[in-house]
Amino acid sequence: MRVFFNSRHDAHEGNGEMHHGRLIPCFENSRRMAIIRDAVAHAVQAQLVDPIDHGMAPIAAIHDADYLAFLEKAWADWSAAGNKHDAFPYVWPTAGFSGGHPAHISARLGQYAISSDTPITAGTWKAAYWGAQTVVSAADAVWNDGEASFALTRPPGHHAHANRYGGYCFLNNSAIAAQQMITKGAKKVAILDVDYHHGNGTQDIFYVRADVLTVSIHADPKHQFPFFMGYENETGRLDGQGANLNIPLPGGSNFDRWGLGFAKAMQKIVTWQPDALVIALGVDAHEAETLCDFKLQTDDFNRVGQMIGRLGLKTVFVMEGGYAHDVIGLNVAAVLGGYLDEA
Ligand code: OKS
Ligand code: ZN
Repeated sequence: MRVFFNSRHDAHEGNGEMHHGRLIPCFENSRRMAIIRDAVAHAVQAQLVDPIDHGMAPIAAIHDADYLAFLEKAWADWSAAGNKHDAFPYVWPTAGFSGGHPAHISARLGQYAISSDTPITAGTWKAAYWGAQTVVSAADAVWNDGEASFALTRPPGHHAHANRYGGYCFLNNSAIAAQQMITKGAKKVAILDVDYHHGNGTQDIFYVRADVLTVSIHADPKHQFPFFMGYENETGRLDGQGANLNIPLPGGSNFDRWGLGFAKAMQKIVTWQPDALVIALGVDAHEAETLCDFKLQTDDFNRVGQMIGRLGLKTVFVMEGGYAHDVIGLNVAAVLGGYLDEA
């Protein structure tokens, strides 16, 4: 399988993240990529491919111009304000504030952030920009010849909105991949998000659109990030009515429970008949993931890959979450291997 690899991913390496009131080392770190790359190299005879630079157009097709301008210059503004450590917001324009247009970088970080867990560093833009190029290159390849590709990149993307970052995400890679195939001629694309967390950014980006189906299986937001989105009653709006499906599951869910949700997701995709499929491939639903509390096992990920393969759709896999260094490589390889066995 072609593995489009973001070799600039390590330009983004945060010193820490806020985790329930404590500053701890970042779960989302650069070691993840080498581990996954090495695991898939053997398991799926990965041909590593360097992304081609497609410039800003495919990114600007998803994200707002003011947000992109902010993100590209955030570190420069932060360091011009005298800071050497990672950039974090500390105040947000929450309900009841009149808003205004504050110029201070700390205010602008709060304006564009959904959460306090996501450091911006000197190389964040570079890593995220090349991550987007990685998924655009993978999407082009799949659309052109029909063979599946894996976009192996970090930072992840599914929490990023058109004008918001957070949950370790800056540019919504899965959304950019889906849009790229639409731009190239696909009429309908489905995004299936199997990450443990709800894909709030992806949902929001396509919420009023009829041409992109968004489906997410995730931990009940009543008890898990992103908390304020991901509920069952969020089904799309206007033209997008019926083109969003949330499948929240209780904490502790094992594959018996998770598999029921997955079957529901598969049914929706089959009925919807997309021209192509993007898998937002987080593997943090595994039992060893300490940030999460689902109980999937590596064999379960293999079954997931097999069932995706049986759909017979043009498929782009996009890396999202998964942090347990001892199992992430195995779990990604299990999904891709299962896919290849059945596709
Ligand atoms: C707070 C941790 C919040 C969870 C961020 C979600 C990351 C993820 N310190 N998204 O899919 O895996
Ligand atoms: Zn996740």
